[in-house]
Amino acid sequence: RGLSLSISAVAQNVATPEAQDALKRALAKKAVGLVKPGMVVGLGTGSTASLAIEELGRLIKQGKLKDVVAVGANYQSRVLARQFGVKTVDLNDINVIDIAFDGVDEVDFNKNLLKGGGAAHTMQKVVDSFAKECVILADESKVVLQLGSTFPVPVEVLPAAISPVLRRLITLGGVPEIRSALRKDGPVITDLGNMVVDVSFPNGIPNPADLEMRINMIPGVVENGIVSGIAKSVLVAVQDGDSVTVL
Ligand code: ABF
Repeated sequence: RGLSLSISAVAQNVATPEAQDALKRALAKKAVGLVKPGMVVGLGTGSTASLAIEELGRLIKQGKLKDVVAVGANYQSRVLARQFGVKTVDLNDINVIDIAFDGVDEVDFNKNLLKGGGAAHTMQKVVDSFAKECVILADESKVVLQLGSTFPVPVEVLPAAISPVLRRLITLGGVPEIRSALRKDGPVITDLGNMVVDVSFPNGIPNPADLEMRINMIPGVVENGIVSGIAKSVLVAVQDGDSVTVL
């Protein structure tokens, strides 16, 4: 089933930073409410997932979630987990992730996601896809009618293959741009040592699953930020007058 949200909610999704923060906190609380004692929890990245990690730590400290351990998708989530008192384990040392929480840059009504604004989508996809239940946390600004409406598609690329990959992305109808590091000369380098190319698709992305597969078929591409078929549930937080509702 797709997202049960009215189309009219899509156009209205502009909030002040404070209001958006309240939406993210409500999402974090709701998500962590799904965790049960003894679970292995996958931790995503970004400001919304970080609030969920903080909330998880709070409940663990209160003794409400005994024997919960977490798998962080990358450095940021592992560091935050330690900071908030959430015990982490290595992905390679566990057999199952019970539930994973992650943020998103865009989500459509069929639960297709666009991730990778933080250049961390490759390991997020690994963790999210191994979870029995992947819960995506989206404030209302993230809901779009079609992926690619507000963000380009991030593609993680082996640095040694950057030129041929750029040419192949153009043949798919994309307009690629190597992501450069803020406050530094040179490209963004991911946790995994690769480059990120942001690819806009001026003709839209009518079939996200197909484009996800085509991009990943290009030799030299490590992973792209389109995520189809992985999100089990998408929590959407909307401003409802003075209060926040999580759908
Ligand atoms: C990660 O953080 C990314 O995949 C996505 O780019 C971003 C969303 O961040 P935020 O929750 O800060 O909006 O989940």
